[in-house]
This record gives sequence, structure tokens and C-alpha cells, in this order.
Amino acid sequence: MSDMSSPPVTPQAFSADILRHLKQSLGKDASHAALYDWRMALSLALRDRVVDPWFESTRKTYEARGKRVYYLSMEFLIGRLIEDVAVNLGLDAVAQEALESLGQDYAKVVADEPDAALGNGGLGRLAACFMDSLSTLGIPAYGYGIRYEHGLFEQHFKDGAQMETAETWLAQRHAWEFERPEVSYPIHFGGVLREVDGAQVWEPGETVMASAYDTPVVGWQGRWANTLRLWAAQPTMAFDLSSFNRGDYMGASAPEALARTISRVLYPDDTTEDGKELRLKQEYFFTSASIQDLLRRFLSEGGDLAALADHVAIQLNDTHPAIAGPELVRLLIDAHGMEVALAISTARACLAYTNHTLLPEALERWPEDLFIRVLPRHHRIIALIEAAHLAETGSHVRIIEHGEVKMGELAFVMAHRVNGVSALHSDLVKETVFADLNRDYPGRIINQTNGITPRRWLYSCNPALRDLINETIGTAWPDDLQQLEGLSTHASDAAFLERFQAAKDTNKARLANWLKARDGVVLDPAAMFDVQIKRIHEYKRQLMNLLETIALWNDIRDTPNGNWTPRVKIFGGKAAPGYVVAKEIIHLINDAAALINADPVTKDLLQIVYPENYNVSMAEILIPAADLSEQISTAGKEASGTGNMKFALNGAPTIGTLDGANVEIRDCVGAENFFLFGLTAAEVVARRAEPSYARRAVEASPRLARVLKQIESGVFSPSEKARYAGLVQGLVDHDYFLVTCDFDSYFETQREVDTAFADQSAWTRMAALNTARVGWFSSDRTIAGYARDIWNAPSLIGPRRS
Ligand code: 26Y
Repeated sequence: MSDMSSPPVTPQAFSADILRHLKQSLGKDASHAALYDWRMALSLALRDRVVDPWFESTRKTYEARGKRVYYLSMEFLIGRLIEDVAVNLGLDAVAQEALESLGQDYAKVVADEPDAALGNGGLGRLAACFMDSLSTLGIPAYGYGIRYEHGLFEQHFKDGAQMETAETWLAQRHAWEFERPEVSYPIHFGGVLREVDGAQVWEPGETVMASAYDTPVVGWQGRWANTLRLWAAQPTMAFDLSSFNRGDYMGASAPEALARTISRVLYPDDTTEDGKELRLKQEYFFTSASIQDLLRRFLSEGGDLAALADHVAIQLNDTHPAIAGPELVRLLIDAHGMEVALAISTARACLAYTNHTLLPEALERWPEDLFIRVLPRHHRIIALIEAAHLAETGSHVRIIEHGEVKMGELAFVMAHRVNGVSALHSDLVKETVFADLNRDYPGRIINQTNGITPRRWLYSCNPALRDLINETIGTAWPDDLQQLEGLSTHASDAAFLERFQAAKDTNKARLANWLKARDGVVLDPAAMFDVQIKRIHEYKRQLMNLLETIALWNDIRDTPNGNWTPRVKIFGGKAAPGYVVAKEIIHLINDAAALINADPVTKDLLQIVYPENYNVSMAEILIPAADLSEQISTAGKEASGTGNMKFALNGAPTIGTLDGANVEIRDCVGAENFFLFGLTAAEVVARRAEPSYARRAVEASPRLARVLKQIESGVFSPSEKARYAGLVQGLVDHDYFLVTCDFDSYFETQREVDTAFADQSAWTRMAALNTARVGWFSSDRTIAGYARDIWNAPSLIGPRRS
């Protein structure tokens, strides 16, 4: 243990801490405390222990006068924090014992914490894993985002259809944050530009305040802690007293309502950019506050702005904070008198941009008139940036074109590095969306394959496997995940494999118990748990999974006494509220589940389960219990995927396409331990050019044709026979995502999975080799790559303890 960690804590001392918080912070006596009180007292007792390492890290950062990393992200999909903090501080056992000595059920208290769901999916969860790794590696860093009052909506099923209700994580006090009322910045919108002595002066029409809330993020073994700083919008004037005095009570609180709207709710759509003014305001709101904050910090330490890039690295998590470029340039010019060319080159040396999608509909573009209305000064600055870019490169790529401001091009031009998130994706970024800019700026695009934090995604979510690994290769793997390779030699040891399987069985039983208690659903723990959990999107092809399920159901009914491998098909995920096709797919999965689960012929062989309201905490139960990981996106569409890594790490082999990081996972685990099927990215493009490719694929596959006919004719929707006619017709007519073309290959590969699963010891060996060989996908490796190739940022902690 390093000098920074506190002395060991006894369970007795820790229960005293909990009781003290119960009394002093919550004003409750143990005999009257509710579950909420115990949870808050436990959280506050843990939080106390983070403060020393946090201060110490700040002191070291200040002394080093080196570089700080600023990670700007619209989304941080954090989940619960009690276990996370306890595990990183090495206090998980102590906390449990302390709480139980006070007569409380630790698991129940932990489960009482609401998920902080300030993100939609992969991009937001990646940001949370990165925060964990930045602290584990001891890299001085701030995460900057928005403190949404309402996180991602809660999903309910009504007769199988998705319904959304507002999420209310802040209805109870948030235990982990420190409010910083003294840290606030004005954020301006609208108004006019006036020319004063040849200079542009922005006279804003509207101003709100961005107010800081800090959450410490402690790394492995408490050796370092960084800050997640989230901004809340507040009015400049709480209350319009003159309106009130005139008796206009609504009008009196109008300024407050308007301002607070900005940080009210997370946009629940990760598919389509619909040009909403409020979203642009959210983006500028948190980006401007963050840039003002980092400049203030830099200047308060006596920095010279010309040397800003030696001290500041700003990472843009997709284009959502791309306004950071013009905002930094604006402040350097307008507030600090820097000359335009130097301001642009200084900003560019600080900034880098991560691209997370090739889907054209998710690449942000703003109507120019809206942009001018909200950010008139930035519109002018972008014109300056564009002119400098055109002059420098002779490029024909414009940032403002056809009446739109293109945020991808803006982010690219203002970044000194642009990265994709898997090897395949980064190649496609070079060849497709940014082909021209890649020629203008050769070498700017690099790859940083995504990763996941092994602390949350193995150590704390899978205690059964964690304990086995500790006993087999020692305990140094959580911050040096490639050590898992040491498990490989045990993969031919029958006793080890038996224990590996026992851990999986424990996790399957845990899932079965949880589902029984939550939804009253009964699972057969001997069946294969086949899991697809992620946002619902056409390109992710949950529909293909369901079509295969129905085809299997047909086959079993045709030959009930065949040699079938029992399966539970588990789905989880939310659809964007306005994404009609995705919601139809959800409805169809639930409709099919109702019919198939009630079929006496197949009921012991096939079951479909779709628990509502999938979130981070549900993933932590589902992933360790999975036998098979579904990663079946249309090749070329999933930038990376990170769920794929979580399943492999927890010993679930993949059935998947050559897409995103699947390619690299397969390289690591070995082709013989990965169930590959489907067209490649190049074949997908070629197939789309063929006439009537979908219709021909359906004609060539009697099995698929039968399933489509059943769905279309209302077999699964007897009360409304035409419910899915449009969905099926869409497949036969366009099928942009090649569900029909990959169906047979997917079905056949699933039958290979059946056969492989029936040989239990061979299957367990395959599962164990997956765990052993995916250590490279730790987000510690990813962050070390960013630090080396993009940020040039040091670690301020010594070498890892052995
Ligand atoms: C602008 C708006 C429409 C928008 C909002 C959210 C656009 C995109 C997003 C989120 C994208 C996202 O989550 N992308 C995922 O990022 C992961 C982390 O890199 C990848 O693993 C995953 O393949 C990619 O879909």
C-alpha cells in the first residue's frame, strides 16, 4: 500500500462511522432509521474515506504543474456507486461486516441506491469507465458534464409495448456529490453582435448560470482520486420581484423555469439529431462552463496562455461538445486579446475528438439560422476557423455548407488528434466519413480501441469468479488485467474448470432468484442463457435474434423429440421514445414471448425473457450469468461495442459478426472460441448494390419465409393481425441492415452453438479461455493509449504495487 492510503479500518470503527452519520448527518436514531437512512449513512461513511486521497491528489497535481486532462461528455452512465467506492477503497468486506453487525442486510442497502443514469448507452458508459481508469492510473483529470435532474427514462411494458416515465434519481439526496455554490459561471445565449472599434462585441440576449457539483472518483486501492464536475443550470435572478409585486406570480418565476430547463433532462435519443434548440443550448451550456473553469484554473496558477497546451488536454466525447473549439478561440480572442491565428493553433493543440459512430443520422448538423440565433459570435468564429483551414490545406471541405453547421467537420478541424474506437471503425472513419479530411490532415486520425473497467465489470459484479481468479493467479489482476492470461494453463485442468462452471452456475442462480423476486419469472438454470442487452436499434438486429428464436420454435414443434439444447433467450434494452421501428421490435419480442412461453410443446426447451427497464445495475446481474453473448450487428455499423468485452471477460463466448471490437476480441480469444457468422463490412456494401437482395434472400430461405409469414399474418398478434405487417414488409422491401441476408448463416451458427454447449466441459473450457484472453480490453489499457498518443499526460503515482 502506498503512503496515500489511510490506515486499515476495522468493522467496529466503520460501524461507529455509520452510526455517527445516521445521527449527525441524517438526524435519525438506529431504531427509527429507514432503509434510505442506512444507505445514506453507509455512503457518507465511505465518502469520508475518499476525501483524503482526493485532497492529496489535488495537492500533487498542483505541485507537479504538469498537464491535466479534461474529458467533456454530454453523458456519464455511472450506475450505483456504493460498491464501486467500497471496492476501490478495499473496504467492501469491512462495510458489509459493519452494516450487518448493525442488523442491516448489506445487499438490500446497496440495492436501494438509484442508478445515476446520465447517459443513453455505450458512449456514456465508456465515459464512466474512463473516469475509473484515469483515477486508477493516477492521471490528473476532470470529467465535465451535465447534472441532469432526470436521467434516462424508465421503461415499462404495457401489453408488450414500451412506455416511458420520467426518471427521478435526485428525488432523494445524492450522497456522493459536493455542491459548489461558489463555483459558477455565466453562460450567454442569443442577442446581437455589434462592431466596436473594428472588433465584434457580443451583446447576449439571455444569460443563465452554470453551477458546479463535484463527485470524487477514486481509483483502485485509493491511490488517486479525480473529480467529476457536473453543471446545473440556475437563473441569474431567482425571482422577478417586480412581476410578483404586480401580482403576476407565474411571470415572476419565469426566469427560473427557463434557466432550469437547460439541465432538466437527458436527451433520450442516440440515433437521430433532430435540431432541437434546447439540445444546442445544453451542449453550449456545459462546454462553455467547462472551458471557463479550466481557463480560470490555469490562469490562477499563473499560466501564460501561449503555453496552454502544455497544461491542458481537452477530449471531446463525440461531437456533442464540439463547440469547445470556437468557445476556446472566442475566449482567447475576445477576453484575452490573443491574435486569431495563434488562438486557433493554441486551441487545436489542446483539443482532441473521439468519433463514436458512422451512422449519418447521428452526425450532428445545426441549421445555420438556428445556430446564428443561439450563438451569433460562435458563428463568426467558425467562419474564421473555416477560412484558416481552407487556407492551410487547400481543402474543399467546408464546415458551414448548404445552410448547416457541421459539427463533425468542426471537431475534426479543431482537433490535433481524431480517434475511432476500434481498429475496424478507425479504418472506416479514414475511408468514409472523414476520407477527405484524412487526406488534408494525414496522420491526424488514430485508433484507440475501447475498454471496460475490470473493477466494476468483474471484481464487483462477479464475486464468484473473482474469488476463483484470486485463488488461482493471485490478487494483482484488477489493475493489470493481462495477468488473466495466467488462467490459460488451468483451462485444461478439470478441477479448475469444474470450479469455473460452479461460479457460472452461482451467477445463473443469482439471476434466476432476482428475476423470480422482481417479475415472478421462473428460469431453468440448466438451460443456456443466451443474452442480448443493449439499446434497441435496427442495426444491432434484435429482430434477427427474434426471427431465429421463432424459427427454432417452429423446428422444435416440428420435431418435439429431437435432441434440443434448452435455451433462455434474454433481451434487455430501451428504444428512443420517437424511434417507431425500434418500438415495434420491442412489442414483437414481448408478443412472441407471450405465445411461445405458453406453448406446452416447447416450454421446457425455449423461453423468451425481456425484463423491463434495462440499466447498468441490471447488466451487472445479467452479464455474469450469461452463457452466450449476442453481438450480431450489421458489419460496419457498430463502432466498437463494449458489452461484447464485458461478456467475454465474464466467461460468455460470443456469437457475432466481424464488426467493431468483435474483430479484436476474436483475435484475442482465438477463432475456435468465437462463433462467427455473417457478411463482412465490405460484403455488406456490395450486397446492398444487388437488386432485390432482401426478396431473394427470403425466397432462398424457406425457414425465414415461414417465420415472416407467421409474423405478418398475425400469429403473434391475434388481437390485431396486421400489427406487424409494416415491419415485415419493410424487411422484404429494403432491409438496409441485411437481416434477411445474414439470417441463414446466423441460424446455422446457432445450431453449432447448441452442439458445442451440449459438451459441457468443452464449453466451460471455451468460456474460461475467453476470460483468460481478454485482459487487453481493460479501459486502463485504453486510457494509457490516450495518455501516450493524444494527451501526452503523465501518471502522478509510482509504479503499481506488486
Ligand atoms: C447527437 C445524438 C443524436 C447522439 C446522442 C448519443 C448521437 C450518438 C449518441 C451515442 C452514441 C453511442 O453511444 N455510441 C456508441 O459508443 C460506444 C463507445 O464508443 C461504442 O462502443 C458503440 O459501438 C457506439 O454505438
